[in-house]
Amino acid sequence: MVSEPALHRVYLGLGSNLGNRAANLRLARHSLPEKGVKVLAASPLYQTAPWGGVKQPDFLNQVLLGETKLKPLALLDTVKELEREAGRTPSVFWGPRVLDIDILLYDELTFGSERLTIPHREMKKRAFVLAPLLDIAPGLVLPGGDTAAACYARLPEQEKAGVVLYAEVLSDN
Ligand code: PH2
Ligand code: MG
Ligand code: MG
Repeated sequence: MVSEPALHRVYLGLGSNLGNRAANLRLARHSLPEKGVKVLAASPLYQTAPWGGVKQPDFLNQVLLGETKLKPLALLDTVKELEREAGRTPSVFWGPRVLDIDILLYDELTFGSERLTIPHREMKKRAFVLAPLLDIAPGLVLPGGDTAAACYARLPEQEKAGVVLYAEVLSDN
């Protein structure tokens, strides 16, 4: 008997700071299911000050919980394809982008390869990831045992102040 591929729970971090930012995030939410990632939960949108030292427009950020049969590197290929379809072109490291989709967590997996590191390397340091993540997963425990809430609590007040609620996302949009 051939067994069905397992379903995996993945948290994805979405960001946009070029063009119609909310529409770019909506395109991602709407396109993921046809690419094999069912969206189970979507956080509100946050307007966030750029992180990482590059001077650029404010971002909109959001976190999604998805369910997929795709393996990590196939999921990476899929989200990269979606970024390209949204019109993303190469930019400087940590620079402005039409759409960024980062794999934050994949089940309880810890994974490292040249192209992909899970959990996402920077997620514990980023209020623009942790605030929306906590909205949809308040009790989340990260691989290694840290909670998302504890990571958020450790961030400097100034980082947290740069992450402001922008819009609730209704389940039908
Ligand atoms: N993404 C980056 C670099 N800096 N800053 C904010 N506020 N939001 C982002 O999504 C973001 C960033 C690289 O992916
Ligand atoms: Mg990113
Ligand atoms: Mg990225």
